[in-house]
Amino acid sequence: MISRKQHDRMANAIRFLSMDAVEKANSGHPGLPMGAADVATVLFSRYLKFDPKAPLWADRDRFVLSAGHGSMLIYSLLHLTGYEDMTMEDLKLFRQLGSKTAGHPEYGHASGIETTTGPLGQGIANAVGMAIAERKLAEEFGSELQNHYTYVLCGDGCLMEGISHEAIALAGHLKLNKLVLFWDDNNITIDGAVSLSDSTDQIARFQAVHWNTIRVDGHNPEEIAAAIEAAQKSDRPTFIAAKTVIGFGAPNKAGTHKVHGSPLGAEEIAATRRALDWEAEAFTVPADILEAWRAAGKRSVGARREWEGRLDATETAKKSEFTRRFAGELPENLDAAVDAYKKKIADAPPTVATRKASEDALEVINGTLPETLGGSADLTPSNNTKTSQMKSITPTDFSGRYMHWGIREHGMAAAMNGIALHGGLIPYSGGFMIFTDYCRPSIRLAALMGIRVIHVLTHDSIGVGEDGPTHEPIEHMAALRAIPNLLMFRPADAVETAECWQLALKERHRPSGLALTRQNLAPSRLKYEAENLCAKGAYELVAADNAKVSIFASGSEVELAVKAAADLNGKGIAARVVSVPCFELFAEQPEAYRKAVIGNAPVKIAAEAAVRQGWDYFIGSDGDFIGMHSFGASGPAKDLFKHFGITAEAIVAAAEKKLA
Ligand SMILES: Cc1ncc(C[n+]2csc(CCOP(=O)(O)OP(=O)(O)O)c2C)c(N)n1
Repeated sequence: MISRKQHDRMANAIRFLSMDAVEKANSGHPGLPMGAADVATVLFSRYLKFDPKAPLWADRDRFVLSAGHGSMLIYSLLHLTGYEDMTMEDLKLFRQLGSKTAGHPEYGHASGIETTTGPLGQGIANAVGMAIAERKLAEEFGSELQNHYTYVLCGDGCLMEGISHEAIALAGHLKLNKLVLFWDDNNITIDGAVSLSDSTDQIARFQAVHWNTIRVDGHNPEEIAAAIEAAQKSDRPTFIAAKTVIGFGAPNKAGTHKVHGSPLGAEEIAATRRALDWEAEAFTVPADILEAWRAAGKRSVGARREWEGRLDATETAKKSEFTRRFAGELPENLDAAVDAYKKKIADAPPTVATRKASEDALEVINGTLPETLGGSADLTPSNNTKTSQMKSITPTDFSGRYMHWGIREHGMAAAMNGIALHGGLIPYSGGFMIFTDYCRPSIRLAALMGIRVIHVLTHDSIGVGEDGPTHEPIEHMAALRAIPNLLMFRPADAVETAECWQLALKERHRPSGLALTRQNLAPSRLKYEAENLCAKGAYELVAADNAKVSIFASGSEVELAVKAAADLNGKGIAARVVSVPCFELFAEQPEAYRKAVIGNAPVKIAAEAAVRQGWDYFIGSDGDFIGMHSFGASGPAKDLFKHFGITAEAIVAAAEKKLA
């Protein structure tokens, strides 16, 4: 039992470490850690199931600090509870280059940081994904192995961001009852009072999306504890609105936006010391308080050992499957399955849209990998993401493997990040490529974190046709290629689609996107090759001795390039074709390979039904580009390709003009 006095002192340890670190860095956000310290103390000292000595324990409770600017809250907690890789030295290096204690919590910097947060609202949606993963894995492996809560702390900012609504509506719909969201209800944002810009009745809002809601005084430990206990028993996700004072304890600045994002200053810190009766010097935690915190960090050792015992006692096949999946390793038979599929289609190369080719590849993949969790943002029949193995997940039945995300691209992409971070599952989405604009922040965070999520992005060009320019990606390939650590694949036919899927799945630490067509494409790979040719990012598809023309193309334009090369060769102009399914993988190849693939034909032409940006890498600034120079238009796809001059004839004409 933790006395009120002890609780207060434990919470004050968070407050002072946060104040001290922000002061030393001369930058950061002391207000949130000071205001939310009581909530965090109750959660971490009495309820959160975690073991700092086993930070990756698969059944630990997850804690997400959605209000990432309050990063000193989590850094303090990790240090106090005994995570070995969060030392006092690390706290002193807050916000310094190369430190673990970055301005906002970054996944991978230190154990206990479950996700990267900072862009407000993302953490809530990540947590929804984690709760989905828990429920799914509990269904699959049983509650002996998966049975944990997901807690998330957010501020006013997170709740104002639209992504929060996508996420909470889905969580309410799915009845994710092991999800608990604390709202640091302090009425302050950067500009001042929340009332400057918002007057939402948050309780009513959460009730409207079927959450259990509880209001507490966020500085009253027993009220907070009672709310957590009620949340744990709820049949719905729980929203705990904790009324707090930002910068609690600072006599002159508490309750104002002055403590949100600036150091308190030596004088105010001294005044806070007096107000909270805190004798210890900066970056020092009184021994008895550190001991109490360390004891809190040991609370779940027994639970963890019992869990390990249950895992050990689990039947061998199930145990190794569970372990494999949490290690993020793929089953050994994936390559053989993809290879057999490649052989099969080589016998009669199909003319298909790559979205359909993706479905066919997924049929093989999903039959081999039980860990894939597919889904679509309400475009299942268009994205072709639901294969025969994929029964729908419903609020009452999580035995399926397919999420109907609803029309919520942003929430979907962020929740997928949460699923991947949770472990045990590989999420893939379905959506129209154009709407990566609606979820780009989450795709970027997946890339920043280095996690395996795969986005199926269909309707990848003016090939969309009749839906017109609002639905036709133009700049999206370039914009997505601009995100570091994201692999963007644009396969040209069924074989390349299977190869790109295989590559995406094997990327343990990178997200991928597959840009896929709506329209049918003629096969470009006509014979079986064991090697995954897409693995090098670009490869010579049609060779020519002493080529005068090199044509580089991706996806739907490979077919045009092959036809143009045949025409040119027929006219006695030696032309070769390079298929470019993935810029990023190509850039990683040795220089000799890149030079050989780019070649030295005097005429270089690139074809992609999108903007030129990026293609100069292949064709140089004096190369010719056959692609889009404006937004698209509404009409039959064939007419559009003609209208915008993206045809084999245009490639031939460009080559001839250059050679003339
Ligand atoms: C998407 C996004 N927009 C803007 C910001 C910049 N920002 C950081 S904190 C903040 C205000 C948040 O207010 P609140 O959540 O109430 O936090 P508190 O003031 O209580 O610390 C803003 C606008 C951000 N981090 N993310």
